[in-house]
Amino acid sequence: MDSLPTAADLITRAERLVVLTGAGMSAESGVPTFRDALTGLWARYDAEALATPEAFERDPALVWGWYEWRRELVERVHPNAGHRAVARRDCTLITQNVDDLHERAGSKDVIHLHGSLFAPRCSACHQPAADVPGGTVEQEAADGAAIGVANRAAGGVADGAADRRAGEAAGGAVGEGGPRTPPACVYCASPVRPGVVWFGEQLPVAAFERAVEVAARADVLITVGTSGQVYPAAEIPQVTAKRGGAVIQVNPQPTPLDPFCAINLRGTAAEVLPEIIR
Ligand code: BV8
Ligand code: ZN
Repeated sequence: MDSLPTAADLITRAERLVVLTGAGMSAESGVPTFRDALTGLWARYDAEALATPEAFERDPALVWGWYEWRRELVERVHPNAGHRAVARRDCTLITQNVDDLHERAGSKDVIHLHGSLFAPRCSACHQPAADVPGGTVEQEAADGAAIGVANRAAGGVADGAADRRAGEAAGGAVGEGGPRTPPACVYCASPVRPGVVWFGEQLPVAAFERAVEVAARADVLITVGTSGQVYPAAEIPQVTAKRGGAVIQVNPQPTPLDPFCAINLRGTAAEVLPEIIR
């Protein structure tokens, strides 16, 4: 991949570096992407059909169970060499992912365009459910934090393959998942919902505005592990390119973002990022 040194040089010299990540960033940690065949119970459902307000309205237990399965999976895996490479560099990180692997790798300034698995809230009064006194969500979050700490201690694995093996082993521990009745809000008794942005829902305005603003001022933007098909997130790399910034893509496959990229590195996050972010 001859363009690796060119990319590494552009990134080293960048004064305002932005990184945009998608589900492929967490793949080598063992977290399935949207386009992977979802395993077990979820193989029968299309992620885009489950990730909607209508699906939650129609079957809250199925949707809540899917997100709890994903949250428990994330708690059992750990950041990969790609997350750790990004965390080493002073940059603004914009993620479409709802996991906390960037934060657990040490990244500080993370803009979550699509929310988080760790911020459940009431579907009616929007109160954060983590405040539920003694609620299962609070308790599990605490357990998750403990697992996260254990992972961090174990997280010293150096390369993508080891990360993937660890992720697959952890993933197996979570099993198939299944429908679960969402907890009731302690303030208004309505069902608690995942704190993510579903299809058809507006992105958090401040987060999206800040993402566009930093992308417009970036001299280099690295886009990693996103199929570039979901809007308005897919606009972010285009903003940088249109303002004369250099976009570097890391993805084993071509994507609709290819034409906006100065360099396309056909490789995976855990293999390529440690090579280009020194
Ligand atoms: C909105 C959170 C309006 C939930 C997510 C028709 C045309 C255009 C747009 C639309 C349309 N119909 C509807 C829309 C709008 C819609 C949209 O864009 N739909 C798409 C499908 C066409 N967008 C919305 O609905 C957005 N909201 O528009 O609101 C509005 C405005 C005002 C007021 C009210 C309403 C909301 C979109 C957010 C949805 N939520 N996630 C959850 O996680 O469950 S989206 C979710 O899928 C992800 O967050 C991500 O954004 C998206 C795609 O996933 P990717 O991250 O790209 O991952 P994917 O699996 O697709 O691909 C993985 C990639 O990684 C692949 O390229 C693969 O090659 C690569 N890869 C694999 N392994 C590796 C790797 N790369 C590196 N290393 C590896 N190891
Ligand atoms: Zn409520």
